[in-house]
Amino acid sequence: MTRAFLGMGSNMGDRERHLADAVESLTGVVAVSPVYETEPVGGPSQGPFLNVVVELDTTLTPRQLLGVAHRLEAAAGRVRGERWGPRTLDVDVLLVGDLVVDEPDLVVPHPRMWQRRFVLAPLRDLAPELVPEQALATADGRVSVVGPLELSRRRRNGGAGRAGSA
Ligand code: GSY
Repeated sequence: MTRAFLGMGSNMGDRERHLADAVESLTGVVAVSPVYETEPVGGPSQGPFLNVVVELDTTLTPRQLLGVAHRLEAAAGRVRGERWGPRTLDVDVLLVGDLVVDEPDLVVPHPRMWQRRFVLAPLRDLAPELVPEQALATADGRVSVVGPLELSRRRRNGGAGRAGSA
């Protein structure tokens, strides 16, 4: 089993629903960060995102996780339009244990995660040992905590962000 982290963001439609549906369809969820409302980083002028980071215990490879990410995006009805433009759901493979991948369509650890506060703030909630305070302080984009992601009863837990045994 490998400890992996996925970043998820949505700034179109029912943003929280898109995130919750994606989390609920994952296998091996250990913890979900609080939801953050975040200023868009990069791309055209667009509305604010909701972002979360999800921790998984998984046997999937980084490439298999990329396949999962693409399937979740398609299930949310994502249409690939303008690069870095608004989207119903974006799922990024952030970290997969200490594996390193450097391929044209997949780079792990995610190459831009250290510049993005919308990734580092929720990641630090789940894994403070992985995100130095200084990295969070110097990253781009304002973020504010909204609260826990509302999941259906099957996935809900005691509020500390750790997944139950469902
Ligand atoms: O890479 C994820 C998509 N994305 C986001 C995002 O999820 N949140 C914020 N705040 N800005 C973003 N810019 C891009 S691209």
